[in-house]
Amino acid sequence: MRLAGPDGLPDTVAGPGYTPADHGTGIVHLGLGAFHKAHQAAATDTALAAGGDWRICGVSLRSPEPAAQLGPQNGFFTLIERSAEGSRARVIGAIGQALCLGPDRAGVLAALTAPATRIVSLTVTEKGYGISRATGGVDEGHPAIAHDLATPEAPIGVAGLLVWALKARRAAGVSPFTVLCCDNLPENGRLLRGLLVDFARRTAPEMAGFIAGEVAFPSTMVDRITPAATPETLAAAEEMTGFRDEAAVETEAFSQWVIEDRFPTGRPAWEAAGAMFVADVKPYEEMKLRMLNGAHSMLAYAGFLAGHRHVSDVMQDAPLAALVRRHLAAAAATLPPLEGVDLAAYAEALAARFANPHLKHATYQIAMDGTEKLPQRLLAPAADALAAGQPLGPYAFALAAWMRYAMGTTEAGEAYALRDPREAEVQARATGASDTAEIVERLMALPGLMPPVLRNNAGLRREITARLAAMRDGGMAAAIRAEAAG
Ligand code: CS2
Repeated sequence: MRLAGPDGLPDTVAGPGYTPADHGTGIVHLGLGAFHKAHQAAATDTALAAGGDWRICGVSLRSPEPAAQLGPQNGFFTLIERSAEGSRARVIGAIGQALCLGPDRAGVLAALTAPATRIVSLTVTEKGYGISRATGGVDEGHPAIAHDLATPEAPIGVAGLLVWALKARRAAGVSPFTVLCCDNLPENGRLLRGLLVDFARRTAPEMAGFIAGEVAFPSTMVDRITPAATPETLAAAEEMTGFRDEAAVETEAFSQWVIEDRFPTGRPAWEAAGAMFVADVKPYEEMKLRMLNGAHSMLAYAGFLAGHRHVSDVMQDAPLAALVRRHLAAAAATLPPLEGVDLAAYAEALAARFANPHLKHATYQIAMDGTEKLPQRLLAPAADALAAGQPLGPYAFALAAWMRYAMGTTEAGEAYALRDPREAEVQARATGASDTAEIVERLMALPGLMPPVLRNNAGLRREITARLAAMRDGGMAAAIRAEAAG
């Protein structure tokens, strides 16, 4: 039987600690993917037990799948939490409504303008926003931005929808919602604010000052390793709950959320789910982006090419696991001390989380969207390392692995899709020359990717070239062994 609510669950599966129907909607969430369900929806589910009208109207901007899966289940889904010690399932009731912008446009716009909606949160991935990293404003070449600049009255993208909704609310005398970015971007609230202000300047100038002055954009650090769901996920959920669940998700037991406490119109009691409220999220964000995500990207490129399908397989490869630890230490060395946080212990905990044998997190999944991820994960810490006179080897290795990956063929000669918004451009540069130094040169010159201090650094270029040459000549496994041997 299909899951449709908390009734009939076995004793081993926890349901919501509240009566979902007794709680109204207070949040619209854009980006109804696995990460949202495992992280913010799970935390909100815990917070709802403390009270409040904070159920979520989940919206996917493009894919009809999330709404098609959750709709027939009244928004309920199974969350399987897996740690080295074992797995448990819980059924989440926080999502009251699941919509897809295309077919449910009227419903989405109504939810965004409803006075009861006090928070709009987002997980649309790094590439979903259309932010120009060079200017901090809109990227005019981004498809949704281009569409919405041309027709701001019929928006399809994040900037267009939010500016449209904030304008409609203001005209109706309704307070603005708080905008809560939950993507892995540096100072994500500030970044999203800059995007909306610039978009407003171009389409609704009277809104620019209002957004800058009256709308809250707290930054957040979000962390929970959540692989894309597979048919095995659904089978496991059915076995654990007794119900068929097309929307089941599996994740790790660990979860972290650090949030700036600026919610003028209120918020759920997320602290009940362990969320930490701070005045400035930046040091936590930098720690997580550079250590967890930086090491993730490195191990994804190197691991995928060395034949490791999952992150846990990477951690079984002793030389590559040693490079993961080396990377974590190098990234930690670029961070200022953070009160109450032991970076060495954090690095150890990350290595243990990566090694979790019960989580099937594909290296190919993490490898996607490299051009969107490298700046905050690898390039910003590399620039800081350079300025501090620290070794660049770990970054050179990670960047060489990305460049090798950008070539788009495995060592056995099989082609794969890079799955990057700049895929064609990246692959053309990676394969347009046979000389390794020239490939490195071309990829380092990719417009807007590397900060000039790195792009113009001959030492870094040499270090990357030597490593990419080793990867091309002797294969990734040998290059990993050589690198780990120092
Ligand atoms: C990963 C992240 O896919 C990726 O790029 O590095 O999704 C990572 O699993 C999460 O940020 C963990 O919180």
